[in-house]
Amino acid sequence: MPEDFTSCGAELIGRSIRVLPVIDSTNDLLKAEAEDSISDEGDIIIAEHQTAGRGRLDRQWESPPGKSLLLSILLKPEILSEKLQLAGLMISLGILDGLNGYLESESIRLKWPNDLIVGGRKLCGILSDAGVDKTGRNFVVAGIGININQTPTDFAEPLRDTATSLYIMTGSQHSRSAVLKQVIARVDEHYRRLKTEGGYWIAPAWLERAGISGREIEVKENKSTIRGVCKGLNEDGALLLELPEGAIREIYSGDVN
Ligand code: BT5
Repeated sequence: MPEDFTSCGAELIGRSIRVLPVIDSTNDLLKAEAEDSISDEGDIIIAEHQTAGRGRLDRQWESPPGKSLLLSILLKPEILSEKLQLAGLMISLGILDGLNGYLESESIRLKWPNDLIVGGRKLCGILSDAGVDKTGRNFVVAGIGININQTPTDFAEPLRDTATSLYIMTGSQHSRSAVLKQVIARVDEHYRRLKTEGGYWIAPAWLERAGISGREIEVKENKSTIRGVCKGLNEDGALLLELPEGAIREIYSGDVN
């Protein structure tokens, strides 16, 4: 049944929400509009279905129509371009808080850079696309995919072992607009804090919910795999890895295994 997402907005995030039945990728449309300066900060585009949903590094985001939340939010935080990665971490924290009423908050783990994991499986992925608009202002389009009402067979074979949904975790169907409202309310709070106080609080808050500091981890960066002990995040949100010989490596893009 179609749901009304248009009244899910908060003070700044989602003052304008457009819902499209089908599009290639919500991120691609919002990014093009942001580059042309025809969308405003906080604008949201939601799709019921994406024909070319994207993950990071040209990977695909897959979801059958009408079962999940697929959206992009335009952010214009007044932070330096090298700190834009913090926006993705802030969004992950907001989503985690927004899902509090649905899952035990302690059961959700944040995975660098931007995944939400429940029971060892991916519930939500975030794709941050940065750009500069016509007036020279930095922006980030935060693309969010949250699995809501998928059953195990809604996931294609390779994802069945690695993905999960709210339905799979709780055994009941959920109103996607109700979840969206909660998520937007918390992302809005975090975003307004980022705008007034800067981003100093994001990496520590994120680390507390990720539980990886001091642990030995493996990171795939380009084609190589690096092992080391996680020493937290730097102030830009990059992962700090202590290599076996003692040097600290800053990782800005990659996958933690
Ligand atoms: C992400 O990339 O996790 C970012 C996903 C962002 C999707 C949203 S939907 C709205 C907006 N518009 C877009 O076009 N994209 C954004 P990454 O960390 O690269 O993970 C991608 C990998 O996750 C894939 O290679 C699959 O292994 C897995 N995957 C794909 N679909 C999934 C799903 N529905 N649930 C869980 N895992 C999935």
